[in-house]
Amino acid sequence: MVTIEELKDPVADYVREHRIPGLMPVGDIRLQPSGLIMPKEFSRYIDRIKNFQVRPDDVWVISYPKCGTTWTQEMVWLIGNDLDYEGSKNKLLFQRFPFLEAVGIISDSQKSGGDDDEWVFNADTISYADELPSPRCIKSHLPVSLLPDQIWTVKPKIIYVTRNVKDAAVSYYHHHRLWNGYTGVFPLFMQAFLEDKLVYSPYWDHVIEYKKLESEPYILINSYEEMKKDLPSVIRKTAKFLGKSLKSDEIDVLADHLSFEKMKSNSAINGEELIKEVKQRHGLDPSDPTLTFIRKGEVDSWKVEMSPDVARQFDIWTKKMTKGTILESLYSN
Ligand code: PPS
Repeated sequence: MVTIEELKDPVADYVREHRIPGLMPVGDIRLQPSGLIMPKEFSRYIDRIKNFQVRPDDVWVISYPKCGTTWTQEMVWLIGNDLDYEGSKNKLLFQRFPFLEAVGIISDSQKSGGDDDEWVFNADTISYADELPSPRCIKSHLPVSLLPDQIWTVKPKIIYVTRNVKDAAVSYYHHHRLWNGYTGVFPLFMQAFLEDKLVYSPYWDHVIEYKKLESEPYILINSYEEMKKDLPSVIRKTAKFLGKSLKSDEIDVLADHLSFEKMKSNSAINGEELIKEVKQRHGLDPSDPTLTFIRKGEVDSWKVEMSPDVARQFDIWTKKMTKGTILESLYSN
């Protein structure tokens, strides 16, 4: 049973008040018992998501936002579709690999704004995913407790991706500047992250709840950092998990397709048309290189943007939140 409370709080209010209206909403409600922060729009879709029909041959890619979801989606789709590069080029990732709960995190005014529906922006993404032919690929950022109930009986393959929390937070800040029209300052956004007041927070509960499932045969956990360090190994491991075997030259070609430069210039993935329109309509700087979807793609880029003080706050918070959990040994020093 999910209950909903209004998110009334100075930091959440600050984020809500410092944004361009008409873009994506930020956190307005807290769901219990999970503590999940969502825009109020989401409350209308909880039951439909919980009752969503899961199929055994689905493949789900799940993460906290900005942890490498899109990168993983493209990898998984190509492995699952026998390296159909033509198919991947000719159909937007949003269509091939729908974002289940997107309908619940986009404001109603945006939906009726007549956006190009190629991006499945106006669509009811739950129905869209429901009607896709098998085998389906589905993206979600939902925490364990909000996933469809059938996930736990049908047990489709799930790939969860993690990323260094400081890099994820910095990436989420830039995401908010673009998609949510966030105009507030960086330190207060970071405070909102640390206080778990942003959409899809609480961050550590998200990661820990999936980590606890890692020994299940239908769950694979990859990390952004592993992908950056040795993408061919991650491709091999993921292919094996999906019951596919790839030759080494196929792995090399796929790793090249998934390189940051190639993904950044791939119009089936980078959202450039939609972003151009969003920037125009909402007066965002068209030449700002940080207002892109495939943005920087680096490990430890937080070191450039985060002050030592904010970085220290993240370390203290991480140690506190992971104490006594499955992740304690990683962060106890
Ligand atoms: S979202 O909006 O939650 O689905 O975002 P998500 O896809 O999870 O994360 C976006 C970040 O992933 C980076 N990215 C990549 N990095 C390296 N190589 C490749 N190919 C790649 N594709 C996407 C993207 O740039 C975002 O990270 P930042 O740090 O903002 O650059």
